[in-house]
Amino acid sequence: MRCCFGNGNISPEEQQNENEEELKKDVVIRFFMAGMGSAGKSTIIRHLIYLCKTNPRNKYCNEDWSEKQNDEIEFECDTEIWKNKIRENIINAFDIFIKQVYENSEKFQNPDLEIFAKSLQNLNKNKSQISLIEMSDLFYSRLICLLKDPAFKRALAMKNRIQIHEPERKLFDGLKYFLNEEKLKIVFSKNYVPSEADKIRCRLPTIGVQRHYFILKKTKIEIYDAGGQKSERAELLNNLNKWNTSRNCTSNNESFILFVASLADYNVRHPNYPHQTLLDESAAFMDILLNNDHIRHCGILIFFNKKDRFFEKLSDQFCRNDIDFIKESLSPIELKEYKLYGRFRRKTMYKAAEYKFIKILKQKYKDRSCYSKNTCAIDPTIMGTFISVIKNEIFIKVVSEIVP
Ligand SMILES: Nc1nc2c(ncn2[C@@H]2O[C@H](COP(=O)(O)OP(=O)(O)OP(=O)(O)O)[C@@H](O)[C@H]2O)c(=O)[nH]1
Ligand SMILES: [Mg+2]
Repeated sequence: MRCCFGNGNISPEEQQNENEEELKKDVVIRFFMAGMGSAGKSTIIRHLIYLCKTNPRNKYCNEDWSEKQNDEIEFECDTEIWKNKIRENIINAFDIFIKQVYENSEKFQNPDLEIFAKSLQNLNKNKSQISLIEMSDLFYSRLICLLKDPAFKRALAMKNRIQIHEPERKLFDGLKYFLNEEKLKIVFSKNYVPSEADKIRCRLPTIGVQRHYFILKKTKIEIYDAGGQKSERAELLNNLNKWNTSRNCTSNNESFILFVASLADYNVRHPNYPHQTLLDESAAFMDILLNNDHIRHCGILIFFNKKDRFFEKLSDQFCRNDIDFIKESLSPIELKEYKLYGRFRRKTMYKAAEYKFIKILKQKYKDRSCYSKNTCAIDPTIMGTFISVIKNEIFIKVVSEIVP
């Protein structure tokens, strides 16, 4: 039992703070983080680890809450794998644009470039070769020639709405950061060592469930990061069950489902049901996740992520008609303003995309406590968002439940 009365020597305010500090020691806030592949879940983790590396008040821990040493904090994989993965991401994106060039029935400006484009496509097919080839200045300079080719540029202009006959292929959303001469030169240089910012933009799908332990502002946070690719989602209920039964009975646990949805998927067609998008699939996935008796006690937190890409797409004339995928909550005037002139209010568009989720929550889970935030996981402010959610919303709930 915890005492929550003042002792006469300190002010009620100080006593309150002391109680909260005391409480924090015992409380473990647990998250089961899920969402579709590429929603941005691991990007949040990478940022939180970065926060711990750069601010000694926060700690990235082992399962027993002892702080990890610097040499133990190699998240997901070592530098060599990151390097190859980043190069692989970029070559894969070039391959998609090359395909788009052909899909547009266009040709490259000169035959040498045509040959180079073919060799890049072969490299993309045989990804294991990427780690073996010695990067040369010639390779880099040909990449730059491709970037400057008029047909390639026209394909690049379609980056928000790629139209190739491989519906499951997607550009990774960290691409913009890498797609310039200066960055490509660094990435394809012989001695390239990926920076933290490079890793945060890299697409590296999570396999299985990764468990992470943080102490942020003296609060213990445990996060299970569940892989969201189709093959991984098959294991979802199993993993959820494991998470649920692994609760530590010696501490106060407060458990949350942290669902991450990518707003940028609002116009990405579902590979099997082209009248739907990956955002529809994400909402349906959230429903499957929540429709589970074992997690009825958990709060629900939703991060509507990739808001930067969402507005980039909405502002792209080429994506104008894709508004039809999220028009359900828009008024006829709002729809007309957007379709004719591209004018919109950010708030209205957030509401339009989120409507798919809110509808399900209102219909089926209205008795559950739910918070949502619009986020951009590649922006360092995600760390502040995460901490303020814990501090202002979740922790207040924990405190008020334990100290009535
Ligand atoms: N532009 C932009 N890119 C983002 C954002 N969040 C994540 N990304 C990028 O999206 C890609 C996928 O992010 P991940 O964090 O690996 O996605 P995930 O949800 O962990 O995916 P799985 O592990 O397959 O379930 C990476 O290239 C990230 O850099 C965002 O808010 N904006
Ligand atoms: Mg991941």
